[in-house]
Amino acid sequence: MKLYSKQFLGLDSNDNAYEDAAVLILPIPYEGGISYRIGTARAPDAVLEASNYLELYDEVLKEEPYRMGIATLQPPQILDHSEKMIKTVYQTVRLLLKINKTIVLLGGDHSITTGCLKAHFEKYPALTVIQLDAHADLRDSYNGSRYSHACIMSRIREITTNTLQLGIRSLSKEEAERIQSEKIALYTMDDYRTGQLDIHKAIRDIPEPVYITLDVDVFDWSVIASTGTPEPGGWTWNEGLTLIRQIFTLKNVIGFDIVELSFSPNDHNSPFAVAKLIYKMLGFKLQKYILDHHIPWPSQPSGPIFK
Ligand SMILES: [Mn+2]
Repeated sequence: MKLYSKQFLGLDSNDNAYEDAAVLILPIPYEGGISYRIGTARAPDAVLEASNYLELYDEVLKEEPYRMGIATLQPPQILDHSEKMIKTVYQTVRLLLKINKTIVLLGGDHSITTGCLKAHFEKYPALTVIQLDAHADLRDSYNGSRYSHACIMSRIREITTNTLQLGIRSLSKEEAERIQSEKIALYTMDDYRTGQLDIHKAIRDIPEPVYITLDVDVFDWSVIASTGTPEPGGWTWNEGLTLIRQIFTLKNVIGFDIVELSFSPNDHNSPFAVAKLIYKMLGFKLQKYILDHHIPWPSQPSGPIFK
């Protein structure tokens, strides 16, 4: 696997960076599954560039999580064909999971999740998928395609029905009926705002381990403005971070993807927020592991630590 010329946080890509990394960031600059605004293919580069300006010290954890080893891979050659893209992502992630790397998939539109999840599911058959998203994404097909980003939860539920959907504020009548008839665990933003969502209970009861698929449109526009299918009324930065931290604290999160950021030349805030979000999530994961296993914070990268 080749390292990318752009490294998350601007970290050194020395000869050992790949072997020493606990976490690999895999950029997938693909936007063949979108329906509205373009630009998601350029998002991974924008996030990696913005990440150069992040502090390596986490002011809440009071540690430097990057010391676990984070390397960024060169994006695989992706053809503009949905099924071939899914297969490429699947094969790449499967290879990396075999050597016990933790994967952060950086999109790209939401259709990239399928292949990544399939590889995780083979390794972790009891996996639960938590989707953080403004949209339910439960249509069977959209605009004639089963590989549209608008159908991702339908594809995921063909792999596992252990799912939990949070932050939702846009869905069709058919999707609402499906949620009822299949008893799908889904909480709307209104449930969250009106106190009908007991987040601790919702997270506590799901099987482990957990994979998170995070569509950046779950956040409010004031946090992340540039996204393919924007919806008003999302989480503030602190609301989102608090909830995500609860997930990482209560559950063993073995991987995640961040999708649907779109590149916009005048918006430097959104890619920076996504870069910080990724680093925060990795810090939460590392903290949970350290507390569970009674080990010290790592001082330098020494290969896969998440067993
Ligand atoms: Mn969405």
